[in-house]
Amino acid sequence: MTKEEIKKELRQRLRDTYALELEDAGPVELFYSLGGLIKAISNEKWHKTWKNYLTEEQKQVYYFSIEFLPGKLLKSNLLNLGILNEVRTTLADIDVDLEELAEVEKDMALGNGGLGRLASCFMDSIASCGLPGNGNGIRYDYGLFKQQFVDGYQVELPDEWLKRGNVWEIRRESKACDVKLFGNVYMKRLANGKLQPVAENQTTVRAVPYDTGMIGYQNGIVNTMRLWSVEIPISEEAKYQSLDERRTVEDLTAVLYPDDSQESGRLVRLAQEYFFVSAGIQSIIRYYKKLNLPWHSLSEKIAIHINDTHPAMCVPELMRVLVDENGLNWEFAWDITVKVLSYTNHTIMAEALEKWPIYLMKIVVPRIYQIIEEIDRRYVTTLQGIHSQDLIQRTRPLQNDQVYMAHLAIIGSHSTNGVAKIHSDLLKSIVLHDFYVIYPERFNNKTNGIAERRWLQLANEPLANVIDELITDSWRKTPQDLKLLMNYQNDEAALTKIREAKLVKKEELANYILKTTGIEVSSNAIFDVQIKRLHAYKRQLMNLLHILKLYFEIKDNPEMDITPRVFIFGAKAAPSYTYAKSIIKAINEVANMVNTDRSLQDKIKVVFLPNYNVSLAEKIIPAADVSEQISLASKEASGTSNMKLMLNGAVTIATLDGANVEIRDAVGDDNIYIFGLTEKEVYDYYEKQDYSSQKIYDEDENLRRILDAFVDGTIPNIEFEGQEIYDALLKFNDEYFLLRDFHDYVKAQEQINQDYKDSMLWQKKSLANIANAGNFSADDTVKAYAEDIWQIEPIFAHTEK
Ligand code: DL6
Repeated sequence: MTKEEIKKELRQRLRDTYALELEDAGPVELFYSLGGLIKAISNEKWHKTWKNYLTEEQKQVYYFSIEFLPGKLLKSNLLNLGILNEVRTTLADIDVDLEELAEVEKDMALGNGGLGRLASCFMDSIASCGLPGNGNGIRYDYGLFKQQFVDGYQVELPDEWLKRGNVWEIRRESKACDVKLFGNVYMKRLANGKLQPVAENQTTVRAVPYDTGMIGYQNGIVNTMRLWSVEIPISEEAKYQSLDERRTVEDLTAVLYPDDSQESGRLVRLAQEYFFVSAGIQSIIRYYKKLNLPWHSLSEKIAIHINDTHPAMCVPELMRVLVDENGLNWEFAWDITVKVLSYTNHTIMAEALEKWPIYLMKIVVPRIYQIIEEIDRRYVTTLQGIHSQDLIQRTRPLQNDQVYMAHLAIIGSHSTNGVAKIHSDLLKSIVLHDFYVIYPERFNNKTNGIAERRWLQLANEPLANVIDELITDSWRKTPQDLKLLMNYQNDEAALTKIREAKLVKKEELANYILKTTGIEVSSNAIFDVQIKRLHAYKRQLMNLLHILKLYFEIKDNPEMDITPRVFIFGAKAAPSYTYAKSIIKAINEVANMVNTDRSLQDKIKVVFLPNYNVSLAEKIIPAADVSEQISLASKEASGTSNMKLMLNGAVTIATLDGANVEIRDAVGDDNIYIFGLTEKEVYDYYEKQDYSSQKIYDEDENLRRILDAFVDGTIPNIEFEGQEIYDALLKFNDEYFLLRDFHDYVKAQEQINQDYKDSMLWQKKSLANIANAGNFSADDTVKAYAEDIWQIEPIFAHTEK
């Protein structure tokens, strides 16, 4: 589009919708008008893409995920449509800053962390690689809570992201379907001898899809992310006489994480899982039936991916639709189900491997529970005589009055993958070893990846422009081309340009920090960043222990030679996770103590930026010098902030955990700071059970002083939280081995302090990280899923450029 055409379109939209002239419009009206224009452009491509899939009978994948974290879409849609610069300059002509319009958009935060963001990176990459793939999830009325700090405590506020409406979505009334919950189901024998389920007293809810176009990167492809919202069916309206009664239904898709400390909350969560699974499967089967193909071809046209266990009810639901609704026999339906479904495991943390009490399943999804019982029965029968009783008992879906969702997902699908090499190996050797014995051919690895377009092209234009200058812009389509940067390892001018680009982003972040927290930081300091969910295994607390160590050292020796450092945190704690919240409080109190102590002469500063989300990540990541990836080895499945930070030139300090191992392999030992226990050493401790944090404390005077600071009043206002942390580390023997790794961590930090002083040395390391980040492109990851698991192919029938 030319500038004149863009202006004309905007003028028209502003008049039609707001009765305003272009020159009089404010950022909100301009944002919505621009959004409308983008939608009009992309809708045409969307329609064409969809028609093409249909007429070509292209095999499609449906990515079922209870979380999606797209963040903001304005700039990424403009970039992918290839009109970002035109729109930016057109707006500049009328004195409007595109960034100001981008601020109007609310983050779409329908997820919690890595899992949801990965799903959104995949949506971008699937479309950008021309792959036929769709998202399937829930349109929560409220996204992940907005985090504020009050007296250093996390306070959770509702995220009303839909308040002004969502410009990107289309409500598709005609694609709605009914989902049935609760009631009783019994089996009735028909005249032909077959058994048929008969349901009584069920609650029928309407699932209404809201579709958002997932625009591919300058290739004319627009795929669909379909999010389901609950409504009361018109035919059922009379049943709900009061607002409270209506709310019991409408609350089903209200919030991302219903409070699961109460049974009522757990019930809603289970109903949510079934709701989006059932609606998604029904709509896929409805589409398939339009193709008029035999059932045995279903797996040639459809792949369904179970992203973590939340959508594991895909297994019994697909069986229900095939057997109950379409009359297929069990064996045939089972064969199809296993071929169609695949599953990704995203965690080895036992508490995150979902299990649902059987009594709750019987209440919420009685027919689904019956089908799971049958799956369990047949599983046990089939394996008799092939595997030991013990193995069968340990792997069956029904155990201890619970449904093991991971077992269901593995048994009912043809592929189970982990998300980094070490994680996939751990699944095979320990966490899911029993299943590996039974189905070795089902296990594989797909290391996570990130969408470079969002995390470099959009988030860090100064660096992207320098890279263009050095190696041309081919990396924008082919991230592997970033490797060409390695030719500049000894080019001082190039390294200086990259450093200057970093400085621009550091200054922007310093301004943001000042504006939002009132804390002044210098862009000459090392920006040391830890951004991720707050969880004990991720060890934000170890970072804090190191900060306290520096604090005491500078207090003891004010002349100490240290490169000034700003420690930057971004993290939300799950509302019911009190220990994580105590760590937040402690970090905030230490921050306050450090930042207001003038005797430290600004040698260290601590900043905890509230409300970490995708948009905040886009501000922090380009400004980072050091990337903290310090989880206890074996606990982080992959991590993806590690990839985003390296792509932006941060150098990583890391344990050999998750994808850190592959990052180390890619950049080489000289360009990363590895420390701490290996995964094997961690398991050795588990085996020998001889870890004693008390012993380390007793023998290390410095550590004693640091830990005592939590309980002796040195850190103010943390009487309760300080004790809780102190006890976790000593009385409860330090579950995540912080004290064991601390010494090594400090040594690695001292090396960073030393190396950063040599600017060219540091820039070289930074360059090696950017150059090798192409290894972690989500484009390559989804291509591997497409080839190995989904068996789908790209469609380029109407490729543009
Ligand atoms: O695979 C995406 C992401 C990984 O990078 C993280 O390492 C992993 O913790 C996260 N997993 C989850 C699942 N729940 N838990 N815990 O969010 O997935």
